[in-house]
Parts: sequence; structure tokens; C-alpha cells
Amino acid sequence: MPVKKTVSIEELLNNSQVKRVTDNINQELIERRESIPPKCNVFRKDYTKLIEDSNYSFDIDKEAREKLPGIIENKVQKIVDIDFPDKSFEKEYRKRRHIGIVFSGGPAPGGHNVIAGLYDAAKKANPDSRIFGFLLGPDGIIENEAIELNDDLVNAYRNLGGFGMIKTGRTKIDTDKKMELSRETCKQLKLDSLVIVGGDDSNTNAAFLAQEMLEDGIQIMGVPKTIDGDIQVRDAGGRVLCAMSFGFHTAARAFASSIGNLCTDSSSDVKYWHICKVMGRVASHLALEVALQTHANITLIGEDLANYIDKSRVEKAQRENTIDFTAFGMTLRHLSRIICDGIVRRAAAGKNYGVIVIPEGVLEFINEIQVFIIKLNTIIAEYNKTHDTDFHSDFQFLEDKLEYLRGLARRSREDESFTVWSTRDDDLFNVIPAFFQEGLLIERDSHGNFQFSQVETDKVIMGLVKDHLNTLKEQGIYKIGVKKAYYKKALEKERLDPDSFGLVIFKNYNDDDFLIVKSSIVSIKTLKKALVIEGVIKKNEKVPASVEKVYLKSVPNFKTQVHFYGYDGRGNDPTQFDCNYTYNLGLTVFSLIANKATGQMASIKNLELDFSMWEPIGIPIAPLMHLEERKGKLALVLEKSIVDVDSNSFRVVQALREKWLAATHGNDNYRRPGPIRFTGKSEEERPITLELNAL
Ligand code: FBP
Repeated sequence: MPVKKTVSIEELLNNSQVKRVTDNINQELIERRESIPPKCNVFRKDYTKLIEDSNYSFDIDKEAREKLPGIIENKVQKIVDIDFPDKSFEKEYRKRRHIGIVFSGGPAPGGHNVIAGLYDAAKKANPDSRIFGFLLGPDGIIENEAIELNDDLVNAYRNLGGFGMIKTGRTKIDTDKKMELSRETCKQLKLDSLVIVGGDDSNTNAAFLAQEMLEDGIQIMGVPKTIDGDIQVRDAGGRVLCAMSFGFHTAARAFASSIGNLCTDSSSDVKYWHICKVMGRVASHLALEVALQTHANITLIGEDLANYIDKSRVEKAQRENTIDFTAFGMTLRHLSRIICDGIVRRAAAGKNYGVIVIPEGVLEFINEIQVFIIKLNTIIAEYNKTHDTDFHSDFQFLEDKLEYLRGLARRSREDESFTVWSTRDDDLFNVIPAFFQEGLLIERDSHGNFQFSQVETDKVIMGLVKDHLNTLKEQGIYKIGVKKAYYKKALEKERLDPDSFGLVIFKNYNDDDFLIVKSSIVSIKTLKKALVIEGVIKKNEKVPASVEKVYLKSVPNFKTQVHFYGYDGRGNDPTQFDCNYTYNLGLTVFSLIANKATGQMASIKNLELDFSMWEPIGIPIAPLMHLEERKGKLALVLEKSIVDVDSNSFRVVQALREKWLAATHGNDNYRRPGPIRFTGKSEEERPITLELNAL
């Protein structure tokens, strides 16, 4: 026998094939880095100018007018190209600039292309212009931690996901001190302009910085980023100015690709319900898009639950001449009942498996939970303000926090005017499972937002679902339908008469193809009892093996697999749509800068249409601001856009819900979105919600 020579590990690692397959650089990466997204028509020429479009109007908040006087009169700006600029325009456009850019908040696929678009446009206008990337988010501005971007760095990240080039952070520039330090940094770097790529809070920050730095002549621009898809801007007349933040499409497609695979797996081994929590701090846009992409059996949409009215309760109250306030808005208990109903109906059709999509922010729309969140936000903010310390550092353990709340409840008994935490609140809070109490009390993020991604929303809901399913099982309501043909074959094999047994065991023996065991039969004992009473077997006889086997097939075992889709999709490399969208947002930002705008957010209209119809614009941020409760007090912020239950996309999902639940004998109606592809014709073009809503 020939002796096999073992190669040394050094030799192995030096082997060219080993080197090739273990290299960090693979083909997909090479293709992504080399690809330059197409430019919108207006950017094909060397110069662009801005035209104010006064057709758009906004309902301006009084507070915004007072706080942001320098930018409140900003208008929507349409970007148009120019062939022959005059000398002074050309000089201004091509002047040597220092531009800073920062990522703020959670990563969203496409951010690097915003930088690439801005960098390409700025360097094209003047190769001596310098672009600085602030490191680790707004902290980089406050602490003057920045790097100068160059070709190598920008080229290394073209069309790639994440915010790895300069990283990100969630710090908010929300104090005079931080504002002053930021201004200092901008002056030290001699910045002409600063671009903030972020969500609603970061664009809010951009507006305040724009106002603050107006007299320094430093222009501040925002770029709408967030996978949550909740920056959607319309004017007062409802005309769409920004249909979707960037990163949404990629994240939704990434989630849908994995959840679509779960639909395939689930309908193959037919034994699991897959519970998929998907990101979206508040709004359910991502869950809605996932529903459209995958046709999962059950998708909860928070905004839909908030609108829920229990008609039977309303009618009962009307009959009694009273008002039942608890009839408005969904409760956790009722929600679990709705999910159970879907599970039980599918089981009856022989499908004790499926896929449920739960948006991470769903609890925000459950009235009873919302009340707790608001109350606890206020309590924590009040505590921090009065004690000038941090609630979470002072009360590190759950028991300490609960004790503090108990103290507040006692205070409410002594002082009628103290209503923020009553004895009733305390009692209700104490019946919540400890892990959920802990979840509701977790540290708020730096913007004072409740961090839904840290709460096991799915565990809360599914805990109730499991409990109720057990009850339904005991009551003989939750049963798996057994195919009649299978039943007959099994009994005939044992030479038994299927009809005489069937009429005793099943409630629908003569009417259906899927047989449901009678609700009175919940064990082998009760099965035998029924057969004996009807005289099909004798008292001293055993239940025939085939009958027992069929019965056991009808007994459901509710098995779940729990998944969280969030950070994975957020880190995905961008879809073609997001690559093109973000690169052109970068070009848009430069056009706004070169045309002396400030306090504007870059946007592209007509995203739902063919690329040739995309229209870059600047949206004034200040007129979009309104007052909202943050950290226990009212603050001017950009409004988050939640799912509109009157929108086409929601109405379509609502109308197809029953079909996708597929609680019938036929096949499931899953859709296979497949993976995100960078190249190839089959790549999905744009979010389905976007297309539907634009119809
Ligand atoms: P942004 O709004 O900053 O883009 O972040 C959105 C998000 O991904 C949410 O979907 C999620 O709830 C949250 O960030 C998670 O935050 P963190 O990254 O701090 O865990």
C-alpha cells in the first residue's frame, strides 16, 4: 500500500488553491467594489442648480418657527442640470471645499455609497477638495476624531454594506456643550459643510446644527437612513417627497430571504412553527414588506393592532348604556387568541406547522404595554433629572427597581396629585413575568427611546399563545386534521370497518376530506369510552392499533423555533436598488452643498418608477419638525412615519391574510424571494410596499 505523505501546514497554507479559497477577497467583493452605480439624468452633466418649488407646503409648528428661524422658510429644492453656467457660478461650484460626513444611529446598507457619491462628485468638481469622515458617529464630531478620505479607502467600500469605513454611534448633539465642541471641530477642520447620515433623530440634529452654524457659514445636510423605513416625507397636501429611507429594501430582502427559506423548511418537515421577530423599533414597515415578499402564514402589523376595536364589547356596552374603554385597542391576551385561532385552523387542515412574523416594535401598539412604557419613560427621566444621576446605575437589579416603583405606588396613596404610578399600575406590573418586567425597565437609548430590540417580544406573545393552546388542547379544540384516505387505509389494513369507527371518532366523518376528532375525545381513555358506548368495541377489548395510531396523529404537539432577524439584515451588502439610491443620494448632497443650501435633507422622488425617472431633490428639514415626548419632556423632532393602515400595501396584505394563512387542505401559498443578488436580471427591483403604495 502506498504511504500517504502528510504535507506540513506551512506547505498547505502556501498552496495557491488554499490561498485562493481562504482569501478575504472573493469574486462578489471584487464585482461590488468595481461597480459604479448609474447616475440620475441630472447628474450626467457637470453642473446642477437648485430651483425652489413652492408648490409644496408644510404645516409649520410654532415652536419650530421660534427655534429654527434661519431655516424654517427653506423650500423644497428641485435639482436640475445646466449646460453653460456663468463664470461666477462655475467658480463657486468648483471651489475647493472641506466637507465632513458622519454616520449616526444603526447601520443601514448603502451608507458607503452615500460617501462614494459625495466623494466622487466633490472630487470631480475640484480634486483638491477634502472629505473628512468622522469616526464612531457624532462622538467623532464632538471629539474631533476624523480621517481624511482618499481613493483607496472609498474604493475599498463601494457597494458594500455596514458602516465599517468610519463606523457609527448613537450619541446625540443635544447640549450646548456638545454643540459648542462640534462647532469647534468644524472650525478646526475648516469645514464648509457637514453631512449627517441618519434617522429621524439625526436629521433633527442636522436641523439644529444648521441653525446653530448658520452664522459660521457652515452648511449642514441630512441624508435619510434607517432600515426601519420610518422616514417617509410628504408635504401638507400628502405629496410624497421621500418615499423610503435607504437600507430598508436590503434589510427587508435579507429578512425575507431567510424567512422564505423557513417557509420551505417548515412545509417540508411539517413539525415546527417558526417564530420570526423582525427589526423595526416602532413601525412595522419591515414586517409588512416581509409579508409581501414571503406570504408567511401569520404576520402581525403593530399599527393594525392599535386600530383594533372589539365590536362585541362595544355593542355590549351600548346595550348597557355605558362605554367600555377597554374595547379599543388590542390587548396581549386578545392578540394571543388571534394567533391561536390561526394555528388551530391550520392544524384542522392537517398543517400543524407554519411561519409567524412578529415586528419587534409590536408591543408599542398594544395599549396596555404602551401605557407602561410611557409611564416608565417618565419615571426614569424624572429620576435622572431630579437626582442628576442614572436610574439604571442606582438601581442595578430588578428587585431594586421594583422596590422603587412600590415606593411610588405608596406615594400615590398618600398624595392624590401623584398619578404617574398608582397602586393599580404596580399590581398590574407585578403579574408580568420577570423577564418582561426587566425588558420594560431596560435602559433607554441615548435619545430616550425604548429599546424594543432588547425585549423578547416574541417570548412574551408566544408564552401566552402556548398557554392558550394547551387550554384549547385540553378542551379538545386544538386537533390535527387527519386525511380521510389515510384513515381508511390504516383501518382497512387491520380489516376494520372505517365507517363504523369513523362516525364515532370524528365530528365531520361524512362531510370532509380532513377528519377532526370529536372534542370530547382527548385521550386514549376517552377514545375507548366513546367506542364502547357506541358499541363499536367491547368493554374488555383494547382500542385497535390502527385506530390508536390515527388518534395519536390527531394530537398536536406545538413545537416552535424562534428566530430574530435584525442585525444580520442590517449588515447585508446592499441590493442594487439601495446601491443606486445611496450613490445618487451622495451626488444629491454634493449638489445641495455646491448650491449653498443648508438645513436640507437629500432625497430622490419617484423611486417607485424606472431609474430614468428618479428626481433628486432637497427637502427642508425644519418645517417637518413637530413636538413629541422625549425623555419625559416635549422636544422638537422629525415625525416617524408608521404603517398607514389605509395604504395599498397594508390593504393588500390584509386582503390576502386568509389566503396566506392557508388554513385549507391545499398547498401553502408561500413566495420564494430568494437571496439578494448583486448582478443578474432576476434581482428584485424595489420594495413591494413602495410599488403598491405608489399605485
Ligand atoms: P436606526 O433607526 O438608528 O437606523 O436603527 C434602527 C434599528 O436597527 C432598529 O431596527 C432597532 O430597533 C435598533 O436599531 C437596534 O438598536 P441597536 O443597534 O442600538 O441595538
